Amino acid sequence: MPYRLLKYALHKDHPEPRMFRAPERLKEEYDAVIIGGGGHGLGAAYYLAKEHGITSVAVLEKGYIGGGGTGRNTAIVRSNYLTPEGARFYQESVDLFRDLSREFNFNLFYSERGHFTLAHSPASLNTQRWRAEVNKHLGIDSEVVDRAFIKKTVPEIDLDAGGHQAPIYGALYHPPGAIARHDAVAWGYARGADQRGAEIHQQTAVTGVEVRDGEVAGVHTDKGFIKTRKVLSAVAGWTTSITRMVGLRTPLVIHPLQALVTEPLKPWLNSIVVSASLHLYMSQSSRGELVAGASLDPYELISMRSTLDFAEGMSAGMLDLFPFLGDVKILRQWAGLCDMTPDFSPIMGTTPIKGFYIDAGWGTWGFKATPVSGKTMAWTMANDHDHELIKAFNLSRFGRFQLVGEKGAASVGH
Ligand code: PYC
Repeated sequence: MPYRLLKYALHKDHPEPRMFRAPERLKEEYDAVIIGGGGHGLGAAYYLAKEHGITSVAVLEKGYIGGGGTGRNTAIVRSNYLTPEGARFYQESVDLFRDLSREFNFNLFYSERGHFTLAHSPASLNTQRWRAEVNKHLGIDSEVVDRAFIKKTVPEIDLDAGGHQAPIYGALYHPPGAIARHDAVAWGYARGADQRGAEIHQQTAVTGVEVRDGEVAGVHTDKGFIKTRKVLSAVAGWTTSITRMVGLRTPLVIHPLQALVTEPLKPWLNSIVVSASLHLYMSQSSRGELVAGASLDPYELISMRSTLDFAEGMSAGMLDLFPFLGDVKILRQWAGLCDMTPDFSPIMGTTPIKGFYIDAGWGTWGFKATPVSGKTMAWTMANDHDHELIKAFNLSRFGRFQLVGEKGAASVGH
């Protein structure tokens, strides 16, 4: 029996150490307040402390950490983006992810699997060729592969999609494509931030942000008022309720995105498989579950309900590609909220309100950006101007009509 189990499970003098402290009350003042205890907010708290020595930080989470977008995605990490700004940004995130388990001394189950985007028509294959060339030009490891390569790497796949769908002609292949244990990413950042002095307050809802003469002065919560001169909003699908508090307009629209996992199976799927035509992406987690998701629900809605429609459509697509899954049971399904931008790039950085920073517009692409957004937002808050990697993502781009079009790099059509 492992010593740790004996020590913590059987001995009342040695309670199992918590991942992070649970402070009883809020202080009157902090150097910075972060709204949202997801990976992005916790990441910002971690890097503020680690890289900028700013440790008087409160992370306020109205639910539990990692219970929003961080825990409601399909944990895919990749960098095969199409704009120089996007490719640089997501590649930095992949580079940070690769080393994060060691940095945290905590296993995130980061696993490079290779990422296939299947093409079900000659036209789609041409698009994937174009994506591969743009990726290569931007220094991203990406190439077009043929049917034989796909079959050799994923022998279980039915390249003719059961005859119900158009056959697979080839794919865009991105070897660094990876998955990670998403909860662990939030816990790792939470523990690291906590160890460096930041406070994490769960079950603490923000009810208002105090702005005086165009500058942040504090935050109202359901547990009282906090004085601070720096506030970061990192709340993904709830962004519009925070920006409304400070009178900031954004072009965000909120859609639900659903996903599911099956019962655990012996390991068989070593790659991440995406089919834009079937509107699905799937991988097998380190626990053996198949994790699969679809396109956005096609209407604006702030709701995290799951639908039978989704489970049926998803199952049909999965069976077209992998008919032998017919007897496999769906274990659970869930939905998250996606704050979609018109150009499929995030909204990050400073705002017209001094001391109010935004990390939003994460649509269906937020999990993979967790480390780089934490790092660049912390830098931006510490220096009060936008980090080089996120300049292009400033909210002001919409007023300047300088969009960063990444719709072509979305995992499936939305
Ligand atoms: O951008 O890779 C992605 C993704 C996967 C699932 C949703 N978005």
